[in-house]
Amino acid sequence: MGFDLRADDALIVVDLQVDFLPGGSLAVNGGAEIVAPIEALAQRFANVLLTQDWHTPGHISFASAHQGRKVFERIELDYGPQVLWPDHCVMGTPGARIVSEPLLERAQLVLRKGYHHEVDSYSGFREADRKTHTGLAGYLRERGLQRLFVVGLATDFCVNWTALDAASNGFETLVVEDLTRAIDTDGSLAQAYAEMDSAGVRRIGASDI
Ligand code: VGL
Ligand code: ZN
Repeated sequence: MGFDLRADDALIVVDLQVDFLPGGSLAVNGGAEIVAPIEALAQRFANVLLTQDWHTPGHISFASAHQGRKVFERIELDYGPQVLWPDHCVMGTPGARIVSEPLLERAQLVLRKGYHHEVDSYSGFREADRKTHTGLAGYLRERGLQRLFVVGLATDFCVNWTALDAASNGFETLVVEDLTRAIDTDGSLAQAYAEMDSAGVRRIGASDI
């Protein structure tokens, strides 16, 4: 394929955080493998943005906040279905840290999400109530950034939701599949790929760039 990277492209690196890597509380298989290639890719982008999962202690998405519920169970909240997770990425804790100093150095924006106690936010654009916006779409528009390459963790949750919202906001959206890793609970990865495909999110490989 071969993309000519342009000044209006952005690399969005989703949730490369301690808790999502091996040893973390919500470790994603293979997550550590993608860090160095993402750092290398980021050197080629004029615009690098990071998202950071950033939850309150006892956040509503944590199984520990719901009496008698288990991790990976699905429940119904006011705003819709919610998977219950192990406690992870609690604001200000070591588990919430972004794992890459080079990426932090390169990043123009670190967008935190999931900080409202009663609402989860997989997406970097819009919280799980589907009403509360993070400001990312406005940021991208004001900066004239139009084409978004999305990488990071996890393919089937935060990468997927971020990419779907990017597309629905009118951005040309590409997910660099081999620079993501999935949680894959209960068919979530296959579903994520189907959703990306029907939303017009392109799936590419790092070697295509
Ligand atoms: C994520 C589950 C819960 C993710 C965040 O980054 O994909 N997944 N919080
Ligand atoms: Zn989370």
